[in-house]
Amino acid sequence: MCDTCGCLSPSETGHHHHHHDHKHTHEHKQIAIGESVMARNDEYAEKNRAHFAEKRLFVINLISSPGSGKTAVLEVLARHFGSRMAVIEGDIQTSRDADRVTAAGSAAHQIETQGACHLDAHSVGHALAHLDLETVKLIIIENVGNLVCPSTYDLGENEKMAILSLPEGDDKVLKYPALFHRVKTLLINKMDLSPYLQFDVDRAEAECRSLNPEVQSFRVSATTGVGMDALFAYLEDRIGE
Ligand SMILES: Nc1nc2c(ncn2[C@@H]2O[C@H](COP(=O)(O)OP(=O)(O)OP(=O)(O)O)[C@@H](O)[C@H]2O)c(=O)[nH]1
Ligand SMILES: [Mg+2]
Repeated sequence: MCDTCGCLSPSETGHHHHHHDHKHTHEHKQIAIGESVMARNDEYAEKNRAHFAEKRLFVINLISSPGSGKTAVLEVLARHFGSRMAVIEGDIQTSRDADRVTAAGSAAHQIETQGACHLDAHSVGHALAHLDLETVKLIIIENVGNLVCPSTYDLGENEKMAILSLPEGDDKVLKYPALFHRVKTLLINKMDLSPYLQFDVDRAEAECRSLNPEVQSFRVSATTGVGMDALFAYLEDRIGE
């Protein structure tokens, strides 16, 4: 069960879920289960963090709505970083995103969550074993497309990066503060569509800074490549050399 939205994975939905009137008891049980799920996740996250530090890897947890352009941005980054980058892909089903990243030049491993709306630290730990990290300096974990649940699960990453794309609207930052107050970097993607959409980029950036004064923002288009040099430079800086 997801601790944030309470959704069940397919393995859990088979359970007989009887209706009962003791709502109070039920809520207490849910909270207790939620806390232990989080505690377990945090243990695995710390293991991942130690592993990343030992291998001198810089790791980003990339979070945004479905379709905002996570994989499109990763394709651009794969063409720039090649074998210096590896990607862990999280989707409910299919390996489509991992296939796109591999075709663009970086190694990728797909996690299919089979219903879960977010990645957890345990499955990320397993995914690492599938990647050859010999030449890798940068790992980007593309989380399941969702602005809510992924933001509360620590994967052991160095930083969270969010994407907000122009067609989603410029009001989203304050509507989804759980994500936007935790991010180190914000990508405003699909800048090539600005002639057709009313999206106040200054407003979105200012609202993100109001939650999070340290946030660094990049205005980009994965399609045209606009703004990507600044993002490359930022990431080159993070991984050193
Ligand atoms: N015009 C324009 N389209 C873009 C841009 N970036 C991505 N797209 C398009 O947006 C659509 C979704 O892109 P994806 O990269 O699949 O988005 P995603 O965030 O990975 O989606 P999920 O993995 O399903 O959550 C695709 O049709 C892309 O071609 C951009 O900068 N400009
Ligand atoms: Mg994707």
